[in-house]
Amino acid sequence: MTAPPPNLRIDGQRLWRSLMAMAEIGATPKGGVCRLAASDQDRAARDRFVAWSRDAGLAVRVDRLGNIFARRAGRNDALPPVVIGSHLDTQPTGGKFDGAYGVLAAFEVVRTLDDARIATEAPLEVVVWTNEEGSRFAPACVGSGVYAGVFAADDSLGRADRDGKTLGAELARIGYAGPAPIGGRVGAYLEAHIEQGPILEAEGKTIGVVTGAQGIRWYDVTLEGQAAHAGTTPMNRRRDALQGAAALVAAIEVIALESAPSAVATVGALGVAPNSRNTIVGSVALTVDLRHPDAAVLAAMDRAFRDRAAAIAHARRLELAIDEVWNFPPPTFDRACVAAVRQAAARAGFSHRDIVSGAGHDACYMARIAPTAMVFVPCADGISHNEIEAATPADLAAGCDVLLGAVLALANQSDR
Ligand code: HGY
Ligand code: MN
Ligand code: MN
Repeated sequence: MTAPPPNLRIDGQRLWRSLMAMAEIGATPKGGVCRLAASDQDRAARDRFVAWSRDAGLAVRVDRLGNIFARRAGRNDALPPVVIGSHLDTQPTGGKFDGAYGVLAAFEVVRTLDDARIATEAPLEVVVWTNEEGSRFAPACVGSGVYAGVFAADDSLGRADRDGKTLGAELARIGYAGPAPIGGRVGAYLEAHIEQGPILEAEGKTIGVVTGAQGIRWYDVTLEGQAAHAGTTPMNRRRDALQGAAALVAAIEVIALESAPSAVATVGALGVAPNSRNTIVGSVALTVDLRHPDAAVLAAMDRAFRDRAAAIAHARRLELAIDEVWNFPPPTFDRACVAAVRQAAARAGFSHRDIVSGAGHDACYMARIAPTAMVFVPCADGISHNEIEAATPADLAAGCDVLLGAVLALANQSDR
């Protein structure tokens, strides 16, 4: 097998076709996809990826967390693999590209190398991580988090969705509770992803050279007051949990604005009970997502959130419970890996800029056990986690070419 020719390029049309074929699975009416972790739609997407991988001659294994690894042998198979991939699970109203792009760009890199009959020194593994989104089973990045030793496998498999179904039972049901042991040496990890924000598009840049990501803290919050008659209960006698929740939601926005411009805060889910027009709300359950690139600022946002929640609950005679379900410190990616991405973008002639990821990714946990970097491409209006999520074939192909260049650099390092 030959050394890589300098003008080696991936097949952008084949990549686009694979993305559109994958987007048929869980397709939603407004052009998005819904493939919640370990759902039937997730199974179908996984099955399609496994079938494609086996057709391409890759050796496929699945571990206990349902992480899928499709392996391409290297000249020296004793070397730790360069692992490339992302996730296939999505938000309930997700887009075609969040996650799937990273998996299928990685797969396209392998097919391009096969077409050109190019061997790499180290083996390559295309990975599909389980439950990156954390939408059905909290927290997020569970498959990569267990692989990186951040989460315990049994605890993660015991996480339940709102219907009480556990991740472990659902993985077994869809046939992806695999036999392979979890973990293993990784020579380097690379992930291609849409930016999911507005920066690259606004600056007219094709490639984001991702240097790290912001920190994330997730909470489940309950406020308990007293359900009572909407007509007979004077305002000064009420313990209205929804009024308390409304004050807390407003306070959470203020907490982010106080640490502008980088801080963000989101209440994404909220449920009330008994949820009847003429009964004062007795209890509210809501989620909180706080983020900032600086760990100290994020810790201050955590304290402000807890203090203001307690003050609101006290003033309104409500019972407050805050359960922190995820504390994700801001990661910094490996300088040599980031440089491999930056040099691949420069060699390919694509405009590029360093960027810190606003979203969490599996790469953020893989950075704890292996040199890691990411390649971003723009998405339309920076919109993601929305069915209208869009990216151009040209940008997606450019990101895949950069991934190819970085993979060749890292998989053929002489000093491995
Ligand atoms: O929430 C995130 O940042 C990722 O999309 N799971
Ligand atoms: Mn993603
Ligand atoms: Mn996502």
